Parts: sequence; structure tokens; C-alpha cells
Amino acid sequence: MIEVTNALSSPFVRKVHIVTAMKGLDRQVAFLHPETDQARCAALRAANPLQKVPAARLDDGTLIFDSHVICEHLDTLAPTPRLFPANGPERLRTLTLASLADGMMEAAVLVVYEDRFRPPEKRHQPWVDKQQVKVDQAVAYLESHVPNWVAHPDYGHISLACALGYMDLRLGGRWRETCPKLVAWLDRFAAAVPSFAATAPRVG
Ligand SMILES: N[C@@H](CCC(=O)N[C@@H](CS)C(=O)NCC(=O)O)C(=O)O
Repeated sequence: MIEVTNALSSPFVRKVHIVTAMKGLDRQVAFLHPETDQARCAALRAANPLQKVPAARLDDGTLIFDSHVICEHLDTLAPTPRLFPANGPERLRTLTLASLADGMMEAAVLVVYEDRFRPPEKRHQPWVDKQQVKVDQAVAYLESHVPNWVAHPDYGHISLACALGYMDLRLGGRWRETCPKLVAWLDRFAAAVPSFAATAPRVG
């Protein structure tokens, strides 16, 4: 059984949940619950020198991270649907979209952490604004380059959906005001991938 650190509102963990569901791997992947599996969860998280979630332990004890590596490994465990295209332009497109989405999530997480971990007198608004600009530029770019899929969404699309879901949760969904095409895209994604709704983040 592959063990994965869970977190109720992490968009990076959500990617792993969605890939697990799309690949039909629910019996091979166990998500450690942050409350009921507290000790195992903490140990697995601590085993990652970066102390971030998600991290995963494979059957043979191998520790792997981060969300990209875990998702790419899961993709090899069942043949369909193929979520990481083989080498070539398709793969580059998928990975670049996923990197853009990861960058949006990282910037948004930093905005959240500024509030959560820094005392009010030490907060530096220009730095927060700089992270927000990254998010704003990314959604503006995506609104004019709306990604598409042929047979089914792939890892890049999954990553983008999780990034937009996190903007809804933590940044008040403001991207929706300026990005009608992206809003429609997310609705299409949700209709194509039922595990997106099933993994809607809980505040925590
Ligand atoms: N590049 C990592 C990012 C993971 C990440 O930033 N996770 C956040 C939770 S959403 C975390 O563990 N933060 C704790 C920390 O930064 O110390 C991935 O794709 O898994």
C-alpha cells in the first residue's frame, strides 16, 4: 500500500487525490488522515527534508515527493487514462501548464502564510502584492490561452483545476470576475472529472 500524507485544504495533495481516483488506484493508495493517523502522518512529513505535503512512501519503503513526482509515479501503475503524455510536444505542453499551475498555488500559499505565520507588525504588503501579481498574470494569460483536452483531461489540466480551486478557497475567487472563459473551463473540467467535486477543500 502506498501511503500519502493528507491535508484537508492543500491543492498539491488534491492533485494526488484526483490522480488516484482517475487511475482507479483507491485500493493501492492510502491517504493518512492528519487527525486519526497523526503520528504516521507527522513521521512521513518529517521524512521529507522540505517538510511539505504531499510526501509518499511506496510499498518497498521508498520515500518520494513532491506532488508532481507522486502523480507521475501513480500514472505508471495503471494504463489508462494516460495523464502524463510520452516525450514530445504534448508532454512539454502538459508539464508547462502544470508548472504554471504549481506557480500559482505556490504564490497563493505564500500570501496565506504571510497572514498565518508572520506577526502583523512584520508583514510586508509590497511582497504580498508581488505574489498576487504572479497569480493575476497567470490567470490573465490562461484566459487568453484557455487549455483544451482531446480525450480526457491530463496532469496539466488537473493541476490548473486545483490551482483555481485554491484561488476560490483562499483568495476569494476574485479571478472569476475577469476570466469568464476560465470559469467555463473549470465547469467543463468538473463535469469531466467527478473527483474534482469530491475533493473540494475543507478550510483548515
Ligand atoms: N512543490 C510542492 C509544494 C507542496 C507545498 O507547498 N505544500 C504546502 C501545503 S499546501 C506545505 O506543505 N507547506 C508547508 C511548508 O511550506 O512548510 C509539491 O508540489 O508538492
